[in-house]
Amino acid sequence: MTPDKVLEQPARVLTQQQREAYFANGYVVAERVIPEDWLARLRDANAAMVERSRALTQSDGAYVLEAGHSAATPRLKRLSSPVDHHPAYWEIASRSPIADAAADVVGPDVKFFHAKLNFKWAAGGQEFQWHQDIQAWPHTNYSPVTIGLYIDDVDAAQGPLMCVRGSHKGRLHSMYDREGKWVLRVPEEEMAKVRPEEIDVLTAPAGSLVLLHCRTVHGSKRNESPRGRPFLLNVYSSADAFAYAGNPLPSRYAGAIVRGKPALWAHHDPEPCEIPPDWTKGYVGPWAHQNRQSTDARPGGY
Ligand SMILES: O=C(O)CCC(=O)C(=O)O
Repeated sequence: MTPDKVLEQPARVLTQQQREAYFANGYVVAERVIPEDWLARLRDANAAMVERSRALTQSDGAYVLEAGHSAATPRLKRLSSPVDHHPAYWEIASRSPIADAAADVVGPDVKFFHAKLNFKWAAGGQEFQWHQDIQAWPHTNYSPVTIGLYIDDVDAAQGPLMCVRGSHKGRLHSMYDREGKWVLRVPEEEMAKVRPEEIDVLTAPAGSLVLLHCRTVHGSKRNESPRGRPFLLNVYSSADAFAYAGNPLPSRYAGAIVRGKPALWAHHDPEPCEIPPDWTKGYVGPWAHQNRQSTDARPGGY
């Protein structure tokens, strides 16, 4: 569906102005959409998941540990695929206004792709360098949207999401470096062309949604504050978009239709997309790629 056709459908959660801003800018913040009872459930689920992480001494398929993690003082970067680890996460991904917000920007038939919970731990939670997402998980069209939920208030010191306005309408940058290694970052010389006034820092109160188009250049800074920044991210697409490379965060719910009906025909956008490494051989998360130095030669590897 083109943005014009999507906008003709009745809005469910977002205002028409917010939907238009999403298509114009490549992102939009909808403040205080998720009510406190949902947030309380998620905080409990987060606490339970952090509790389980105490037993770990290294990252595994579910948890990505932050430097300094220990049983006494857990420090987490990410819980991958939270929907597979605690029922609260799938309930919110499928039954809450988050899935309705997805319908507001992809059309009435909505498919779930994957989810992650980025903790950005207090006092040093790591940055995300500037990147675009769709090259990591190409689809037959560019409908995919990531919907982030700020579970707590997020201010500028906590490393909120930052976006380059209108960048979803620009080119797709290669997420490989000159030696052919996957680094998941926009080359510095390209970012040098972006003027500071084109960057929005998306601070918002707890319960706010950040809708991020799959082509938008985005990143976030280190968390310099004494407060964590738990950010629950669910990715959806129109039902007629089909991923044609491995899912980096596979889930038993991948492909589930959360609103409307499944598609009988795939919709193909004519613009090609870069192909990522083969995630079925393993996925290590953006930090590992982004920190890789060009002397670390594993051509074409992940
Ligand atoms: O958590 C963040 O600040 C950024 C998330 C992100 O860009 C990603 O997970 O790809």
